[in-house]
Amino acid sequence: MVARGSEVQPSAVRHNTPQNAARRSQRRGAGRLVGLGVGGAALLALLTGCDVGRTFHGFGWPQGGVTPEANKMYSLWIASVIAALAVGVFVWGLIFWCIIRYRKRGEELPVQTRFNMPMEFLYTIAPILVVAVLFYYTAVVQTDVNRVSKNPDVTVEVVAFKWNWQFNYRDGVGPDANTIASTLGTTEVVPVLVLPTNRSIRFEETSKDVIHSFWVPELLFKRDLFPGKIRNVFEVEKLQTEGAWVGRCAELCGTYHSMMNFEVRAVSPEKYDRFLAAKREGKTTQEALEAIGEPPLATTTHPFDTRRDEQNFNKTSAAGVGN
Ligand SMILES: [Cu+2]
Repeated sequence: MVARGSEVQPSAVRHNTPQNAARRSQRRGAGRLVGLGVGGAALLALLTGCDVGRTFHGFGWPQGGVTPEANKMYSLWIASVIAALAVGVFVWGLIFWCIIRYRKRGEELPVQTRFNMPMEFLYTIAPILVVAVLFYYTAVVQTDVNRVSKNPDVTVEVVAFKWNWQFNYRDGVGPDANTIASTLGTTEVVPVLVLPTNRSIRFEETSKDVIHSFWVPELLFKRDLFPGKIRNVFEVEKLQTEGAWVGRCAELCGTYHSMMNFEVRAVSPEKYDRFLAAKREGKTTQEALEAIGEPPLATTTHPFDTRRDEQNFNKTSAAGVGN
């Protein structure tokens, strides 16, 4: 028998006949195959649509995405967690198996195996394979999320300022296009960004002062808005469902950062066209929303009280100042 690698065999090795060694080797091979099979089955279960994510509450990732991009990012996360768990279970299994199988049984030194080439090879190749697969799927999803088209169906310019939003409906892409209708948020009225379902939407973002961040949790995605000439652009293939979702500023931008809320209202394409026509006729966003049978004000959030009124103004310390 040719020893695998350089097995150091102490004098008191138990039953180390060639037949036993071959049997052990077969068992090891079978164990590896079982491990790989379990990992593969877990991934296959996911890829074939088994809704593991819902069962485990998205493994911490927000659920309820409303765009194809959001759902792809969600699936990537779920698949990554399952792959990590499969590897984790395999490694934990090996650890506990070793602890029990090779616990100390006496003073006798067990077989010392070094330079086991198949094992060394596996240790090197397996992590590279895992990283390569994760990298591949991440690159695919990232490319998809960042993809922008030449002619999106709808283009909205998002302008952030301390501490509210302006949404400009544009007649084309880029800074040279014209604004055909606009919605401006105020302290009293939360701005409602009306968008159609089933149409591609391009967001072109810019800021008037500091860095803000456009975040609608249901898009499972947020993008910073920068002052100056930078236009941060992203697109969604479509909004898959009608509904209203709160949007927020996700970049600390000053005193009233936490109050920079807005609402995205997804309506049918036909309603959207009527909304835009009403806006172009000169109606306010609230009037145009009423004209298409939608609630005129935001339904998911409300204007915040800045508490800058007479009642809570510190009159005592202000006594004697002015009138
Ligand atoms: Cu902000």
